[in-house]
Amino acid sequence: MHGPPPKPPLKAKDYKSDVKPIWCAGCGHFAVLSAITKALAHLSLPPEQVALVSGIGCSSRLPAYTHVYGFHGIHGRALPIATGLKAARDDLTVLVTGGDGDGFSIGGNHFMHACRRNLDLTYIVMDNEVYGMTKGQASPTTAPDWEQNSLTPHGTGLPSFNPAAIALASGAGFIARGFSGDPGGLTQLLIEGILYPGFSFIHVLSPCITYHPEQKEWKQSVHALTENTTADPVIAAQRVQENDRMATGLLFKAPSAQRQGSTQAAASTQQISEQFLVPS
Ligand SMILES: Cc1ncc(C[n+]2csc(CCOP(=O)(O)OP(=O)(O)O)c2C)c(N)n1
Ligand code: SF4
Ligand SMILES: [Mg+2]
Repeated sequence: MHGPPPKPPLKAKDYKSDVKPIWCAGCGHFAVLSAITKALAHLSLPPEQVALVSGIGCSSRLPAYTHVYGFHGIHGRALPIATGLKAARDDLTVLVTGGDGDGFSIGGNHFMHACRRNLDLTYIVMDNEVYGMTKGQASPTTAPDWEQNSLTPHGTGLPSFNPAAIALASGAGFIARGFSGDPGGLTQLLIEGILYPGFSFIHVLSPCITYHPEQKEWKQSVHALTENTTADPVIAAQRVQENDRMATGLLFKAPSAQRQGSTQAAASTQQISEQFLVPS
């Protein structure tokens, strides 16, 4: 008895749609799209078992460019939409994407509560410290002294939001920082984040070359974390406050057994990963 021939393994391109991105040439978000599709291919997740939910912004266009289920939602509301989806369809691997404006400004409240609810979601924020889509307004992560911006010519003067610190204080169990200029390192963080059985937050430095052209210099200032990942929130808190926010790597990972929240949701991702993970 011969069964049907085994399906060939999926490649990153199998997770991309036919829709051509309309991002500016050189936008960091291209590399994030590529890293997400590579991570999904590495995990061999069936496209029909993956959902990608976003808000509004250049970064939030990402679901249209993939070949998994997608929901291009409402500005700042990607996390509540994803929370509802995960609660109803625990069997799906749910990823959430968006920008710093979407996630930390209008969506900031949802960010904190998603960290503390600890549903098994992977939240990928492409941070360019600006509202790219609406032409360059300051966002919560904009540096206080960014004076090159014609909309805030004297800088905002406001201390910028520290996403990793807020995630930690709100109870996220997996906190990482990646860079679109290091797609290999970002892919690895995404794989680990998707496999983590609980809420994982991946902060991605992703330059907007049109409204924040100085960010082309990020290549020089981004560097790998020098310390090993910690599971101790006190040590992690000190690091995320003290470091220059350009350090990439896995900042904090709590043992999943210590995490409160949806253990059933957590178990399902574990099963998916055990079933489909291909050795690298
Ligand atoms: C309720 C609501 N308020 C405001 C807007 C306008 N708006 C669209 S995208 C955006 C900001 C996008 O910035 P960000 O999330 O950082 O994404 P980027 O474009 O930088 O990738 C804003 C304010 C909107 N669409 N809906
Ligand atoms: S405006 Fe900025 S964030 Fe938007 S596509 Fe262009 S470079 Fe990317
Ligand atoms: Mg932005």
